[in-house]
Amino acid sequence: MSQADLILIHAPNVYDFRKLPFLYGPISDLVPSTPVFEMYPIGLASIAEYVERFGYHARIVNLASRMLRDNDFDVDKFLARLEAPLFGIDLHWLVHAQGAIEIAKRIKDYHPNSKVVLGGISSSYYYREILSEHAEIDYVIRGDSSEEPMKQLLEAVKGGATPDDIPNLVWRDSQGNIKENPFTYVPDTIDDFMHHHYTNVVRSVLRYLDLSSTLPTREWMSYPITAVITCRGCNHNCLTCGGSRTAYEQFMGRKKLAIRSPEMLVSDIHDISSFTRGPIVVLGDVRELGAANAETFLSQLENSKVKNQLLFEIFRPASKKFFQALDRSAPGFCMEISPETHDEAIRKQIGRNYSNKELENSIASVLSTNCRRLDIYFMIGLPGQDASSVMETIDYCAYLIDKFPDKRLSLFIGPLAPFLDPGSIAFENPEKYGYKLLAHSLEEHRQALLGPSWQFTLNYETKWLGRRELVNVSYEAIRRLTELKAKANLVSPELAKTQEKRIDQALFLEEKLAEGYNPNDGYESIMDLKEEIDKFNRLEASERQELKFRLPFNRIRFLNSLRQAMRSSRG
Ligand code: B12
Ligand code: SF4
Repeated sequence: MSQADLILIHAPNVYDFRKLPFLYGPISDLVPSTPVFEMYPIGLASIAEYVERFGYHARIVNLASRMLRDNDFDVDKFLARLEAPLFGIDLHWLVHAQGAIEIAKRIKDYHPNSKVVLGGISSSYYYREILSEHAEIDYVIRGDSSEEPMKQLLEAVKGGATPDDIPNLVWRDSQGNIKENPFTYVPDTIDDFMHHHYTNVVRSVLRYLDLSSTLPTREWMSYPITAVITCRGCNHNCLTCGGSRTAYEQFMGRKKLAIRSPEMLVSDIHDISSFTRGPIVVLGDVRELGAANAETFLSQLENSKVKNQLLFEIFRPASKKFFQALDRSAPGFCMEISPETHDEAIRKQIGRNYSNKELENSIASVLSTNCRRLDIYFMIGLPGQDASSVMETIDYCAYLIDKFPDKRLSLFIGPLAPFLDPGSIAFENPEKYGYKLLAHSLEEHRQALLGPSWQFTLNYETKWLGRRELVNVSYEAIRRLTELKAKANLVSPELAKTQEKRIDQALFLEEKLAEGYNPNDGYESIMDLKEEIDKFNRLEASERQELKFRLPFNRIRFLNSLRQAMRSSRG
């Protein structure tokens, strides 16, 4: 087995979630992860692939997924056995604030001579606090393009050089002073990265004889969903998004969207289809690539004849012509759009300025094609949104179901949770938009994550909905929407029944926790609820089933993957 130069670790949201009484709410029901957020950032794969081009060996270890898959998996024993001069941990999503830092501490304990580097959006935001409060962390690489700085850092660490010249790096000198190198590396073009990064992950499975640590999610072998990233940054300014244009400008150093070329996107899709028949999500509205690029992408996709289920998202309504083009390029495509609310004024305020009429025209257009499914997402926790506004959104869902009696229409609602994103316009100006922040610093978020349910973890409340109300209204809205879907035969009676049971149980347990939990006493007063909570956590939300596609039997192309891995491991 090869010795790694760099080990990239993805931590669970909280260490050790397996031992603590956590009631999982609907905070990750609409993404492929569990509430432990075991999916690692795609960037780990692109960093690994990039440094390998320069002769280094990199290994990805999804600790979160290993812990989820095996209750007896011994984290300490596993970490102690790893060896590398440099360990990277993603603190990209803030939901990992507790877990990422705890894992960094353990790594430093077991490997005092190795260095630890953090990166990702949340590290870029909290880099000062990370370095001043956490001696176990040696470096932070800021920004959305860490491949080149990481390669330079590996060179420095392995060569024992001082890293003064590495762009975007924040580090501690021998006197313990924090040094911020200039944040100058923000490439406009990103086609240099993400070259066959997925097949490189497949290759590393063979190199380290460790499939388990590389899987992106707990269920990946049975539901191998993957994603293709179209860009870095964003042109839009959604109020609550920490990846908006303004947030990128202020905290990620990016002034301009960097797009990937159509050729690279098709090459990714090709690579993925060589090892799996699972669904592929194309992340980002392809129209953001510019009309000419979007057209080239779609025509190349059409020629590629890839058979995987493709899923596209649009940030705003689109024309019938656009959907017809998708239909030609990706027959049986799936589409998603997030109007977030029925209320046009609120929608405008959160940065999505389109009317219900435009939305409905788009729905009609998508459904006039051979699309396989259209997912529409609504959100709870928006400015100006009170409990009755949330229920009016559900009424609007009833109206849509009535207007478009089509089984391909899937409607979802969920809370903005657990965090209002740091760096978002709303987080930076909470009062202006009617938000009250309940956590500001990284440490406050780390503590919030230790709350036994999302009613304690939410980092905000609004002028219109307090924290408990947000929780109760969310469950009520999900309950009503499920009832509507069941009535229209959009979900099966069995799924609806489980959902109903799940919500009743959640409300009961939330109440018990509200009465019994006192952060100052630790978990002692609620430990007797753990068994019941664990039982509840095993009930699957109906949304997770609704979002899954039925897949072919040979969803993983084992032989192809092996062939590919053998071929590339010779290189
Ligand atoms: C794509 C995306 C997703 C995909 C992720 C696919 C994947 N596996 O990466 C999906 C849809 C699954 C997703 C889910 C979620 N997302 Co999201 N997502 C995005 C989005 C739109 C683009 C990010 C992106 O892919 N960038 C490009 C790729 C190549 O870069 P990357 O993976 O980020 O990696 C680069 C850098 O971040 C950095 N880096 C990353 N890790 C590391 C580690 C080290 C050691 C170093 C040095 C560097 C480094 O270097 C990498 C390469 O150069 C952003 C919005 C935006 N405009 O940025 C939101 C965003 C990142 N997501 C966000 C959130 C909140 C979530 C969820 C928590 C939502 C939820 N409650 O379910 C979940 C978490 C899922 C999980 N972990 O299980 C917030 C994060 C805010 C914050 N500070 O926490 C953002 C900013 C906006 C938003 N609200 O959607 N998301
Ligand atoms: S939520 Fe809005 S601002 Fe954030 S990435 Fe999506 S389109 Fe861009």
